[in-house]
Amino acid sequence: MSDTIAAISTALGEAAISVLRLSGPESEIIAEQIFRSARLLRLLPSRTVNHGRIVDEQGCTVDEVLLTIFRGPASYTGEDVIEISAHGGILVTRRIYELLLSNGARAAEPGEFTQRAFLNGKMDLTQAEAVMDLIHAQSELSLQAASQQLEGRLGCEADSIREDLLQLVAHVEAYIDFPDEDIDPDTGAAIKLRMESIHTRLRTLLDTAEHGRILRSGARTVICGAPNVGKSSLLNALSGHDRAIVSPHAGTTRDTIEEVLHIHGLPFVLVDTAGLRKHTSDYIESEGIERTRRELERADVIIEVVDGSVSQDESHRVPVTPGKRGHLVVLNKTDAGLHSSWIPSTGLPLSCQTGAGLDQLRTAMRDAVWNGEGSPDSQMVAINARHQRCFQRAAEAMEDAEEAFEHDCTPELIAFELRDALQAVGEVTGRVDAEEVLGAIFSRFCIGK
Ligand SMILES: Nc1nc2c(ncn2[C@@H]2O[C@H](COP(=O)(O)OP(=O)(O)OP(=O)(O)O)[C@@H](O)[C@H]2O)c(=O)[nH]1
Ligand SMILES: [Mg+2]
Repeated sequence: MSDTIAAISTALGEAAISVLRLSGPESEIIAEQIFRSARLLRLLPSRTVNHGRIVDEQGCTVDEVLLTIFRGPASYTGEDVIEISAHGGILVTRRIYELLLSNGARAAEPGEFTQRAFLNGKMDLTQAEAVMDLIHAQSELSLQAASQQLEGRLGCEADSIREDLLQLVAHVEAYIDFPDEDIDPDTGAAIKLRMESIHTRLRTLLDTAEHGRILRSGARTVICGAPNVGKSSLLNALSGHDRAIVSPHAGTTRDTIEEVLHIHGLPFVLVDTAGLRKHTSDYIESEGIERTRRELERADVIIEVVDGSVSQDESHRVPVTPGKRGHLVVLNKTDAGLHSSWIPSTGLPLSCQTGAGLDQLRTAMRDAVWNGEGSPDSQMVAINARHQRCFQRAAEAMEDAEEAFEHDCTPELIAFELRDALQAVGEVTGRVDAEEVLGAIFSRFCIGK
């Protein structure tokens, strides 16, 4: 981290302003070469915005800019940081960037600013990941979860579990150092309770993994049913535009069609499929049906559409196994009347033509994946796949430790398992070093962040 990095931090395009960033020990020296203002840069106070000009090698003005100095450690990365707000033209921004590089800065790697912030103790790993989630958030609840993780909610919980584990390890290891002392029953019971409590806390965090996955990737919601019942019409009605072809011919949709949309603040990946029927001689249709089946296997929610305007027998239902998080039955075409054979069925009456029942369906979709949790004032934690792997390892180690304890194994063995759990929990926030983990996380960032 001895070098100074530079990046264009805003998306390159025509805009009101663009922002370039420098971070590292040479930030001021590099900026001083190309920045002209009423006062010398080194005399400008930290955390102030200063008006001036960027000049090229010949002293010609490239742009009029605002420059902000954040002297370390009171900066995003913890190092000396300089931010230049220039006019947002592609050419002018590139020109300033080139000047930064030709004056000694190195082009930053993706996520390198945030990586430095982490390495300088400005944030833990979960917070660094939250920066990325925040930038990518597409729905209200995803954004909320990301900002709460950025505040350190998950990091605090992981650190607190780690602290408990540390004390527990210390306690158990005390018995290793004094082998003549047996663990007396009172202490034994207390240790057991503490192990169980840590295990429960790990399980509680692990339970949020499903929500985390849905917030980050969307709930995969597959619309299925017999041909011609209005599946594509439903996709179009929910997404609000003519995404899929609708026609009175059975077998219109041959391939799967995806559309991302947000319902009650949650991301959904809606998948329209080829109508399911038992016998078809058409090769393309049977391939479509095969794809439908594959989609059904990986669905979070399944929306089964039937034609509610005809009898149950005529609108033959296709047997589907429920999705991981629910199975909703929609009785479509109720504008043409709901056939008496459907009452009292559990399906949701709806009409893609008039839009009746769509709101109820949206609520049912939300409830299927969220069960009303995650209201704005609730404490929301939703772990990602990396956290899940770490906590899973920790939980397994705790199980082994508890078992070792039950079977009166040596304190060494118990301590060994506890240390394993400690290592895994430490990896969540980056308290223990794991080079390959850092590489994997920060390479997913955008440049300049
Ligand atoms: N009356 C009425 N007709 C509808 C409704 N929804 C869809 N339809 C009609 O039903 C026919 C089939 O609609 P699609 O959306 O193409 O049905 P699909 O299930 O996607 O059909 P396939 O792709 O062939 O499996 C079209 O003629 C639609 O206009 C509705 O709510 N009411
Ligand atoms: Mg269709």
